[in-house]
Amino acid sequence: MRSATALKTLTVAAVLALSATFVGSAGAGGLSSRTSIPPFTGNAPVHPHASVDTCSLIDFEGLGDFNPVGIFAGPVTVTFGTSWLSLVDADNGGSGNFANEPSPNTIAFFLDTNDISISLNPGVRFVRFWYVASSVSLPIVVTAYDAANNVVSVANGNTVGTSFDGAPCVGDPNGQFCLWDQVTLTSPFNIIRSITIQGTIANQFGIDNLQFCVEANPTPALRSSWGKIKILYR
Ligand SMILES: [Ca+2]
Ligand SMILES: [Ca+2]
Ligand SMILES: [Ca+2]
Repeated sequence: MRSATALKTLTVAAVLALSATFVGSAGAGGLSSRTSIPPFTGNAPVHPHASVDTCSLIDFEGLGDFNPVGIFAGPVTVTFGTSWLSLVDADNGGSGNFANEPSPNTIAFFLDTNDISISLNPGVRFVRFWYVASSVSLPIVVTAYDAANNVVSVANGNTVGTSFDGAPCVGDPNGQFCLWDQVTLTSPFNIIRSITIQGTIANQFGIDNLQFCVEANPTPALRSSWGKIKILYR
């Protein structure tokens, strides 16, 4: 009995101590300056959770030297225009005059600009790639289009990437195309279906690490659920 009483006393003391901690101090230095608990009625509130992107990366590794880049099939099929070729660093047995590529040792480039488009199906909301360019192949203008060829987003690139143009970089151990930068295209929705690159000169421009992201919970669904929530709380 004695121990039970002691336990009870201790519990009451603990509750009082906790009350003092959470309520007593809330006004001065607490997490909130409000100390009274709001009244809750009805069901718990429902909120649309933040969307989470699903991203993929194409690093061009394994394509070999001087082969068509072609098509990457998957949840999003990425089709490279027919001018795109793979290129392996000469330091690793290929014919590429480059260094410091984001993912060794293969990149993509072209020897003509007949078709250097990149298409994505279904659409995505984010595209980013690294590029290396000599000064004659700059500036670049990268444009994202939707399925109806409306412009969704435009990005510019003007980073000189070649040591012979004065870029502050060295080979790995060889390679004059040695300083990389990135361009990013975004949309609020999964509507980017193709991108074009303008301003480039054949054999003076390469890309690596093409990343693209799809919004996992597309906005139309969020809009729909938000509509239901508003109805619920009217
Ligand atoms: Ca190299
Ligand atoms: Ca390299
Ligand atoms: Ca690579």
